[in-house]
Amino acid sequence: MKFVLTKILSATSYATAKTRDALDTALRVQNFARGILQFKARPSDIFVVTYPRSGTTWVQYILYLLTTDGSMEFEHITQVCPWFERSLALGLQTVDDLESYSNPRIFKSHLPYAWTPKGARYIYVVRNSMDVAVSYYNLYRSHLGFSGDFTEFLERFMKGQVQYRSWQEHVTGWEAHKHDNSVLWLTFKELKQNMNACLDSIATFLNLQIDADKLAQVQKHCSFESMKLHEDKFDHITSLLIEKGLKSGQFLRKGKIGEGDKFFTEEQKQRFRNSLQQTKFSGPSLLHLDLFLR
Ligand code: PPS
Repeated sequence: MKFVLTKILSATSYATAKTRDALDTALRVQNFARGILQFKARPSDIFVVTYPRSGTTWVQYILYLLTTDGSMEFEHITQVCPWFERSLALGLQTVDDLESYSNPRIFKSHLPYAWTPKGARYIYVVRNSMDVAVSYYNLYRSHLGFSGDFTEFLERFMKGQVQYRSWQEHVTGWEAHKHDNSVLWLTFKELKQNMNACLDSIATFLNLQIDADKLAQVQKHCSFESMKLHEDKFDHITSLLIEKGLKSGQFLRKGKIGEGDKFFTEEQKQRFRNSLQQTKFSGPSLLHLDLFLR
């Protein structure tokens, strides 16, 4: 009997988990579909589109630097440059929220060409597929709970059984439009080897007048080393924490004695002392014990 009940329990909790996942997915798809139907791209919009791990964040930040005073006030880059489909699918932002962003709006996206809203400007970044696979594998392990080895991941990657499906389909879908006037095609390798030329192409494509000082500033700030110094503002983990209302950097807070005395109001101190006195305890009074801990 116990065996049967255990079986039933595990089968029903598996089914519930499956159903919950399926419902979550359906809700996301519905949110996304509704958002895409409502969203009106502006000619000034800029979509940075890539297959994941191809240099999206790098170009998001470059665009942010080129089109603003470069202030680092934001907690995470998605606050100034939202991840288009994720924001809509998870209901983090509505189309009305996105409407309130001032021009030029900059969006991150990994959508295939067919699903990307039309009528905007697009910067597509492509990266060597083996480099993408290695970077994606590391993200799967560090951020997505994957515990397999690289061989296992590579099998999934080659079959397109990863988020955003097949690298090849994504790239070829966009490559067919690489000469469209609305598309600027960049490679990760060019960004790495000739940032100056890439900044020139971006500025020309977007019709931006950038003086030499600003270009030098952008080049300095978008280096790997400089971005690494501000990694929290680019790491996907930060946006997950913000979504859940959590904060990092607060675990080792101050490490001081006497913080309680400063933080409590007089009224809170009084109520707290009273509650300690009232607690029934057979040893020495809790209030007495607490004095030793100061
Ligand atoms: S994601 O998760 O899809 O948004 O990732 P994405 O931003 O597209 O790509 C992450 C990889 O880009 C590298 N990166 C950089 N390389 C050189 N210079 C700069 N400034 C820079 N910024 C981001 C980042 O390190 C990831 O590559 P790997 O190979 O994993 O280091």
